[in-house]
Amino acid sequence: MSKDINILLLGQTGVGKTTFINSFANYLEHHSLEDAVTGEFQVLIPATFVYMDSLTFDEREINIGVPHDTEQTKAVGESCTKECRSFVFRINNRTLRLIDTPGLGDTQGLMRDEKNLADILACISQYEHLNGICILLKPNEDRLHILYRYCLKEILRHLHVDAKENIMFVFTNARATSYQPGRSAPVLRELLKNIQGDAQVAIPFSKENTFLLDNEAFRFLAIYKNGIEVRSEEKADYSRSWSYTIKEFQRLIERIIKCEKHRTSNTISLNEAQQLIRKLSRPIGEISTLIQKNIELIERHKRNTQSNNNVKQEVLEQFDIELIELSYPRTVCTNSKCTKVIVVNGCEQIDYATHCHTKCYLTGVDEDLIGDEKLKSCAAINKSSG
Ligand SMILES: Nc1nc2c(ncn2[C@@H]2O[C@H](COP(=O)(O)OP(=O)(O)O)[C@@H](O)[C@H]2O)c(=O)[nH]1
Ligand SMILES: [Mg+2]
Repeated sequence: MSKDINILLLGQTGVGKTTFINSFANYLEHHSLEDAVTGEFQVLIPATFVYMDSLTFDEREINIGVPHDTEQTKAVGESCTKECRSFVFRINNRTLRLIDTPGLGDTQGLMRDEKNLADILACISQYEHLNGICILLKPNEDRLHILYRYCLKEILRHLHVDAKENIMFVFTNARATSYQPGRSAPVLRELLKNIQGDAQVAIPFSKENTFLLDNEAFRFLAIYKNGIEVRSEEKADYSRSWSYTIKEFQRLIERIIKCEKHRTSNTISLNEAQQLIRKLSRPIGEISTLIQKNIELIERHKRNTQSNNNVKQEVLEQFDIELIELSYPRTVCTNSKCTKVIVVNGCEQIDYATHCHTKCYLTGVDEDLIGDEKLKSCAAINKSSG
């Protein structure tokens, strides 16, 4: 039985996933902020941020760590984590793995999100199980649609519904709201209600699976280690943040350990099988109609020959389907007003007569799928009205 504790971190770019991991490394190493100030600063993932002096409003760029290929620290305002990376910590003979993911709702747009989503799924499937799926968000966030679309809906669609028990909501930047989920709570509740309506999955959102923390103490350490003096009142705030956050981290890990492991490898391959079955359903339907038609022809032929022994053997009639593939994908409308039923050799076929986008090279769209959400990005769709 594997002792590994695997925790996936998900959330919109800039919410603080990378800082969460860097902070965690410091919380493990030092008991208090005062210890951390004199001790060795832990930087697992390099980062760059801008610090503004609270009195003079002067800005300074703070760089920490040695840049790795997957973190582009130089481009301020760009999402940094380009691919999934996991960070392993040894705690009491157990291995705790935090899996950092590229930000969804990326500054580089929807296509990048699709790729990131595929990367995240590929990454999850490497691990036999997940113990926790942490969804990071900020308090007072009115717009949680990216989080909803990718973190909750898409990722969950690829996992077994039982994964809902492993979901933890982690609010970062929570000092400003006195460690309360703020306006994000009703928005999140509404989104979870939508999921329950659409997918019949009730994801819990309660005090037990909600954690409120602030990793500003890590930012303070980075500033301090860069030789910048911070006023003592501010330092006291950071120190309180540290103590509060470390308790929330502890509660989070304890909760995750108690959860049943969520086995990933099976569910992800199951999902691929489901997709294949869905894709095969139309050709299978057409083939069975064809077989049925040919059986009828054989029966008729048999009756004809039996009822009239004198009739000389006719040629047995058979139907076949010839598939002619388009050399490009096409977006069509399935509304009955836009389709025609055509009869070929007595077989009814749907002709998608309305070509919304004759040659549509939108990537990541499944063939033959009606109502694929990704089609919203097709050139045929009016972007403003949807
Ligand atoms: N004050 C404060 N800043 C944070 C917190 N978490 C992250 N940040 C800052 O927010 C920015 C984005 O964080 P990052 O960890 O790169 O986000 P990611 O895109 O989710 O990995 C950085 O400048 C962090 O220093 C937090 O809890 N409190
Ligand atoms: Mg990151």
